[in-house]
Amino acid sequence: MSSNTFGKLFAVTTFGESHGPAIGCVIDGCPPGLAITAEEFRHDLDRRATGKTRHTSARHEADEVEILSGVYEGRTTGTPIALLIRNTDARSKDYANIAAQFRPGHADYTYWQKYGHRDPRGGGRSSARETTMRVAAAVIAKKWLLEKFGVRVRGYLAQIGEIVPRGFDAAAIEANPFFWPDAGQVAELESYMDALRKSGDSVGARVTVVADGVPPGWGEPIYGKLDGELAAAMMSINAVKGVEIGDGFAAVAQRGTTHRDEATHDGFLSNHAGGILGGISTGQQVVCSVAFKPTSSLRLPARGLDVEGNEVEIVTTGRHDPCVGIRATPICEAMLALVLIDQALRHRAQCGDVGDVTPRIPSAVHASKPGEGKR
Ligand code: EPS
Repeated sequence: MSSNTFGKLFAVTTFGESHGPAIGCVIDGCPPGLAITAEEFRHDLDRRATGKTRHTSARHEADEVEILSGVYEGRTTGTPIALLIRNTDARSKDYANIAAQFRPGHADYTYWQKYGHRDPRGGGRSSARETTMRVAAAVIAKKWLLEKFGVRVRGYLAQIGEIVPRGFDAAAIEANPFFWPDAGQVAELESYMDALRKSGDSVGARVTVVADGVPPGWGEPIYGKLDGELAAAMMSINAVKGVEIGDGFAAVAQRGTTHRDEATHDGFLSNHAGGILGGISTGQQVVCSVAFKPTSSLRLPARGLDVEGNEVEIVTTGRHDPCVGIRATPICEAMLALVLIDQALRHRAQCGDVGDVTPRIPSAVHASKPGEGKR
């Protein structure tokens, strides 16, 4: 296994390189009967795409999905769904000068050490272009989760550099290019990003994603824990360096009397656990936060090595995102949805007959803002 496949029952295999003729995926195990058309991919693919604002890479890809198999008369057949997107705006000459060099902080070096041969154009397989197919596959996952269980997945940008949202308005998130939950700060972010782009440097970011409506019981202890699989899923996204579930690392400084989520007839009183206990969903909002490192492809010169071991000055030209986190909200949503559909199908397979053995504890302290209700 070379680990290009994600999921056990809803298994997504992606393929392709950033500057190859096309990228694509095969989804094996999708339940039959789900209505889906090529147009339905448009919204989420546009949310993720480059070239939509001056704050992201200027590469203009059409990102037109072709459905090659697994859908007949507009509905999934249960057979493998193959999706293809042709690359239409690769500019490989941008990479000619660094084809035999290792960008500091980039996977150039590790891919070379591992395989001894690589496609350097646009980062090849290590490019974030690959995340397009995760978002495409998750369009199907999101739709099934919503129709079948009322599960809704959403996310927002929770930090850029040192800037954090001052307020939270769910309606603001989709109305600005940053997925930022406070409309009052968008002008500040615009100037921050303009200055950053001018300087040639990059910055990190934090994305928070949540799922509402997940019933209790999804997740398989011990090695298939819902939080374990979420962590692996988020870590598989380019540039991710940290994942938190619920309070995450803040739990280190908490007391048990604070962290435990007490329950009454009215429901849970808090959600420090991020909706997961023992690797299994509690029925509360599932909350996951993801840290992105600053982009490593910079036009500012850096010291590095070439494939022969010579010290060289490395300058990366081309079209790069000064903050990869800006486009990452739909990608993190996609990975959350892919983990959830896979766990839902696995839960149904093994425990579908268990039913409601005890009254569900409502998510009483809810949460227009993900993670809210912490007392
Ligand atoms: C990327 C580098 C840039 C981005 C690309 C991700 O590629 P290029 O130099 O070919 O323009 O544009 O993002 C996409 C094309 C995409 O669809 O996300 C990288 O190094 O990860």
